[in-house]
Amino acid sequence: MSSVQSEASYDGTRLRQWARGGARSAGIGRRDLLKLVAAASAAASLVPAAAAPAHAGPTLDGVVKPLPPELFTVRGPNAETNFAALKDTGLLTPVDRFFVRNHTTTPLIDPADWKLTVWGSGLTGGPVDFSYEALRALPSVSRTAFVECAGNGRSYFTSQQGQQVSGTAWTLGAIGTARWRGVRLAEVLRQAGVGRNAVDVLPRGLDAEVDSDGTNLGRVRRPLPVAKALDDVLLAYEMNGEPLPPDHGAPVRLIVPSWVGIANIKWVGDIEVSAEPLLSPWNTGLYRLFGPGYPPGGSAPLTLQTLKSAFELAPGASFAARRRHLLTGRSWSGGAPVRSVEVSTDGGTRWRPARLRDEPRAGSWVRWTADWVPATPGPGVLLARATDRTGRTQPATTAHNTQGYLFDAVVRHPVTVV
Ligand SMILES: Nc1nc2c(c(=O)[nH]1)N[C@H]1C(S)=C(S)[C@@H](COP(=O)(O)O)O[C@H]1N2
Ligand SMILES: [Mo]
Repeated sequence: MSSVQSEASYDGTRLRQWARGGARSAGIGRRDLLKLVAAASAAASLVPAAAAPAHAGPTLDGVVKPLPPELFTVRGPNAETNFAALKDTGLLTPVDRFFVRNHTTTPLIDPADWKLTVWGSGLTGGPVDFSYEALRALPSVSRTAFVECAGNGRSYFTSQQGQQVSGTAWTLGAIGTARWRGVRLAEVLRQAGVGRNAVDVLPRGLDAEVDSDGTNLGRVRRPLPVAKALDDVLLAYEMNGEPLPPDHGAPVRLIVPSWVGIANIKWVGDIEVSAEPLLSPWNTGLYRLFGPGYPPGGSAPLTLQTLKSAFELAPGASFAARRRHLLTGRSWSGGAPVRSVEVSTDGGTRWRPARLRDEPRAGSWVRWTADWVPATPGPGVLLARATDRTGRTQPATTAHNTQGYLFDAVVRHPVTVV
């Protein structure tokens, strides 16, 4: 997609524009934004990911659906999918086991009381409202896409690389793939009269305002460059053939294929279309890479997700020696369809190809299998590594960033042979 390239360079100019005062902080004072950036650079001195509380339970305040411990691991206000629970599911993740990432709590919104307001200096006219019915009456499209948190895999910075990072200590389960149906954002923007001068599009959630260490960040919102907004973004009202469930953004959410999870704004209530670049906490202090290898204001805002692989196995799962076992797992990349997956059952010395069970597609994952006959009882390690069609292969380590985003290294999965 050519637009992705131009988006990256477009995003790269944001920080310089901001430093010059040429970009506007939407809904938060510049001083608070600067405080956030300063905190992000120092985030390694905050709570290490491994020390973040993780407790399993059937329900969680603020999440509507049940979270049985065999399907989810609760982490703060979020619920991580246990990868072992995906073993017998298809390409699509059933709603009952799709991870939940909430900055606050799931709001309950009646579609009859809901409307979407599109407004701002990048429109040729005034604000335009769309009721739920009006949105559903527009031409619909369906697409299969994963939603993955930018922090998925964060705990491995600590457990595999000995590094401190701040944020939710996810293992690999902050991802799910669903069939989304909705309206192209491009269609809604066109109907609202998007002007040729529009540069940024800022969708905002209807969930509560977010408090971060005493600073009110306002409601969850993250600017999208207009090129991406007009490309493949959906305003989705269905997930796997059912109306969108409350925890996943009912009545309407954004689906921004292949991009970091935060771009997929849930419970969207309004969209600002701006003729000037926009900033929010979610594209300044958050969702950039900070640390020794990066500029003081952080990297450009994160866009595409990275490359990962996971076994559909509980950590420490046990296998009978000298029997044939079928290992299963999934691999995905935000950069391109997966090309191949290799598996190692001897700690990474020898690698052999896994069999792909799906036609690799952009923005989705592939399921794979590999046989294994473990020889001798004792502890073992399974590894899987994917290569995508850009030729990128999962590396042995990921360069550190203070907030632990975009972990892409090969994960060591402990098992026991009995
Ligand atoms: N309004 C709103 N949108 C949101 C969030 C949120 O807290 N509020 N969380 C974001 C993050 S960080 C992620 S990873 C995805 C998670 O989507 P899910 O809960 O449907 O899995 O939603 C994104 N959209
Ligand atoms: Mo996220």
